[in-house]
Amino acid sequence: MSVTQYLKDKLKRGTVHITLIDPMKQSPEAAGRLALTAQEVGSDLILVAGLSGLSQRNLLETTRAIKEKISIPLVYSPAGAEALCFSFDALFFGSLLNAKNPSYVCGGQAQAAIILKRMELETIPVGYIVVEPGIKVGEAASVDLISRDNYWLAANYAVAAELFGMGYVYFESGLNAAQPIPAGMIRAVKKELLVPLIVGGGIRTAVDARRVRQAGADMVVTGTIIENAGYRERLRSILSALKD
Ligand code: 1GP
Repeated sequence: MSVTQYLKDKLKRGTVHITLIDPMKQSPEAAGRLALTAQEVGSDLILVAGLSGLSQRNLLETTRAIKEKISIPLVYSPAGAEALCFSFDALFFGSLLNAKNPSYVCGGQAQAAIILKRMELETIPVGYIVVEPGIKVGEAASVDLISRDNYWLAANYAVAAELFGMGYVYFESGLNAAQPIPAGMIRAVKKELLVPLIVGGGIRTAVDARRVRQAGADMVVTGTIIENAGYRERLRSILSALKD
């Protein structure tokens, strides 16, 4: 089954949870263990996010170590064409819509497009939109950050992604952001959007997760919480807030 179909089926049953793993934060073996824990507590998909500086070798070893451990889909969200790997189940073929650096909008994607098509890797078109504070991704792509109270601009970007034909819209407030995307912004976006809405960044507790879900997120991404001690229990409580 394609990852697209898997997600469609999951979305019919409720909110989807994605566990984001940054290969630069731990050894490949540790990444494999984290992915297995995420699967055991009920996460639906593992997303490997390659930030700039990721080496080809680290990506390959991390992918292999995770693949050995899990049966849920493993998806890659590359930051550019510098590290690629074809053993993922699919790739988020994303465009960072409010980046001022064009290589994040379509430059990096264009470098890899023909090879991706020839390898017949499933690509899932995602429109990324970064909201304040944006943190690392905001800086790397010199993003024209959407301010946290500009719901109108956020909704316009989201609908622009939909009109471009992107299958998913991903609102990101930044890896390890102090707070998630505001609930009011999620509601404003959701009101206008037909395609599934992914929300990530700064979601650390069950309360955060429930708020984001109730505001209208279809898919919720958490990353940093798995880097700290006690992550299994924290992840479990987030999952119960999303799946109850
Ligand atoms: C996914 O970047 C996020 O969109 C992950 O953010 O590390 O803050 O969970 P956290």
